[in-house]
Amino acid sequence: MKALVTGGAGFIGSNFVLRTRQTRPDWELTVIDSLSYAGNKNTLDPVKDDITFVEGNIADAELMDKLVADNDIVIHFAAESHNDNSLDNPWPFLESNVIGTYQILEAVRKHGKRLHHISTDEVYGDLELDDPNRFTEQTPVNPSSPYSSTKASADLLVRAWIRSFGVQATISNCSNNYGPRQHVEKFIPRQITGILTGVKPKLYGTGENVRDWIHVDDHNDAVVAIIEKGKLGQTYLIGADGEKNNREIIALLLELMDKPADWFEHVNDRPGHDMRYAIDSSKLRAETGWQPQYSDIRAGLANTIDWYAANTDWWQQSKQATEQNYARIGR
Ligand code: NAD
Ligand code: TDX
Repeated sequence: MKALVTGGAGFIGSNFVLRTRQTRPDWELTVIDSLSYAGNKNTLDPVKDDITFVEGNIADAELMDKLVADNDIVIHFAAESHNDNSLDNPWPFLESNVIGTYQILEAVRKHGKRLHHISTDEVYGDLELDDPNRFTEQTPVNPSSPYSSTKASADLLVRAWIRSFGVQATISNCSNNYGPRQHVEKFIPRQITGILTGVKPKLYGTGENVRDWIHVDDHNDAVVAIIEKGKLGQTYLIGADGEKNNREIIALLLELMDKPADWFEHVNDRPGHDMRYAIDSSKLRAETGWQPQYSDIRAGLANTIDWYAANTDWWQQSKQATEQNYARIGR
């Protein structure tokens, strides 16, 4: 199978490419990535001779037409992905997430190709801390931020192209990922790389906000399971029953990195900060047999800490730029 992986130089996409080379060596992979601040071509060095890399923008209709024509399936990870950036400057989120997805849909429609669209649980908005319900495939979209509203828009475009044009697509909405190769702007790597450089973890607001954590390899295995066993036209929620509040995550990191439990600081809260995400992934598990392999977040975090400690060259430069940006927006 010839697969076009969009956003393959980013966090989840690069882990997907590295892992899929091992688990599906017969797949021929082409990566397209614009190498935005979040993309790092060096991440793909271990497989650079086994894949094709194209630097380009998914919003470029001509380029997408050509690349889609040459492949059997598009596995669509590319997006602007950080909520804080979307509050600062929403436009790139509209270009990449909405227009980029539109151009991919038009190309797969024209050439009759398969699409798997990667999305987030944030499209469903947030839950109260004591809500007994979790998100399911039937939960109505209700996004809060510019980021999540552009992801919800992309999901709705995919659903419309399935229904109106018969495009052969599946959609997955996953919870918060952690693991190696995540940009240092995100919560967990920001704190790990902070602690490694002598800076206290920074907690937004009270830190009661809950995220449903999943290891990136479990997410990517679920994507492969949906591609191979999922039903066309369907949406699947991906989650690993990993609810933890941000305070609990910081406590675990401090413990694993031998720092006192109170060695963190509160910073300004994120405007519109979603309180809780929680995923019911029973449909995915029943239809594909997928199950998460990382059931112990402590072990997963310990591996992630080891990776950042061993790969300072990978993150040092972007750390500096990221913290300058956070200082400017006061978080
Ligand atoms: P990321 O920001 O680390 O990587 C995104 C990649 O896409 C980068 O390499 C970037 O250069 C590339 N890109 C952005 N705009 C592009 C464009 N117009 N053309 C070509 N390439 C472009 O993000 P991530 O965390 O790896 O997220 C990947 C996908 O997974 C996104 O669609 C995101 O919404 C989704 N998702 C992420 C999480 C999470 O916790 N990180 C959870 C659920 C879903
Ligand atoms: O320094 C911080 N301190 C802090 O308390 C940062 C960067 C974040 N936080 C909080 C905000 C959130 O409650 O941690 C939580 C996680 O924050 P992010 O890593 O920014 O993730 P989130 O906003 O939950 O979105 C993530 O999961 C869903 C990804 O960035 C999205 O791409 C994905 O769709």
